Amino acid sequence: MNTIDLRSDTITLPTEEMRQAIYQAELGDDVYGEDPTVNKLEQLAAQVTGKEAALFTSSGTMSNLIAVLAQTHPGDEIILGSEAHMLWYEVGAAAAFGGVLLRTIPNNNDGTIDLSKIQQTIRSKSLHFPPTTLLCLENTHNRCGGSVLTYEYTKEACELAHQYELRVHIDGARIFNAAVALNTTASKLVEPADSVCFCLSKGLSAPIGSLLCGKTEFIEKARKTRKMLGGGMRQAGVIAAAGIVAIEKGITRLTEDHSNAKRLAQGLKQIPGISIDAKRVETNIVVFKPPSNISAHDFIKSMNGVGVRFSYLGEETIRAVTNRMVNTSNIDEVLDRLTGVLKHQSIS
Ligand code: TLP
Repeated sequence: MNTIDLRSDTITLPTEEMRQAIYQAELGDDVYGEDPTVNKLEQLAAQVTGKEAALFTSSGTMSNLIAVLAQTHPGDEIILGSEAHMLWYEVGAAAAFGGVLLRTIPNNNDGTIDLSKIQQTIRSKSLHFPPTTLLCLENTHNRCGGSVLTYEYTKEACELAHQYELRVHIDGARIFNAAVALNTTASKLVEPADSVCFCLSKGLSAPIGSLLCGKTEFIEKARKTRKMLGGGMRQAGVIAAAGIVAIEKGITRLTEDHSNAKRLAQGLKQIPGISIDAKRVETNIVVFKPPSNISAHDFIKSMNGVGVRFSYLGEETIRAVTNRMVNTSNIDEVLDRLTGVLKHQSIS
């Protein structure tokens, strides 16, 4: 039986074209700034995000950490949503290495944070308070089911933050999914923000890497911070080459992942016992609940038994992420196998 892996879009393997590009990549020592392929990727990343400059990093986690380190000081407070990836899945890096306080505000289901709450949370200048210096947004929002932040929302949030002299960082690991879903460009969506990072290794299918983008001065500082973290890579063109293909060829294809996610959500909606708000599926992430008598862990285990892999989001919540390795008939197969598992469980 074939395994259908919906744990994440990070499982995507490089395309044939990426493998060719990796093989043929022109290389140099990137710590000296001499790897032409990395330089080309960084220029391309700056261009697609509409920022002055970009820095190639090993991962989204490293990009987010560098964004914090290069825009705050130890003892500062940063504001982020209660469901932010930076809070949940980055091992507390910002606090551990940046010495910043992480102040959270509840995320709405659509990934936004209420502007009035942001305003209330920004500290006034006082001898007693830590300075609030950074607001972090996430687009698309992972734990909020791949929801998208619109340009209008981002603009308002950034204007508010800037009014209080905060900078704004967007964790745009899946920003191209947002752009495709909203029928706009990534550069438009991140235009009001000071920094943005995006991942090559998710739906875009490259094997490794993320780009942090912003003003030239910020990227110069970020480059030094990356070096401090041991993230200066030498002939990194071998991985950057795949990243160039990912940006040039991978973005438009994301619509397939989105339509498969919608197909999965519609199918799940028809299955008795499954709870899902199918209307909320905007990109490639589908969040749903198994029947209340089965825990998320047990459900994942049962599905593993029939060759379908999901990931755990919470005690009662499952996440499925459509990706390039999964086609439309695989989605129908997932629905069949899931129906079989639930039937079996109700009989036994
Ligand atoms: N997310 C991974 C896991 O860590 C949960 C996934 O499978 O979705 N920002 C966002 C919004 C992300 O979803 C991720 C990865 C990252 C940052 C970190 O990227 P990497 O894994 O490259 O460090």
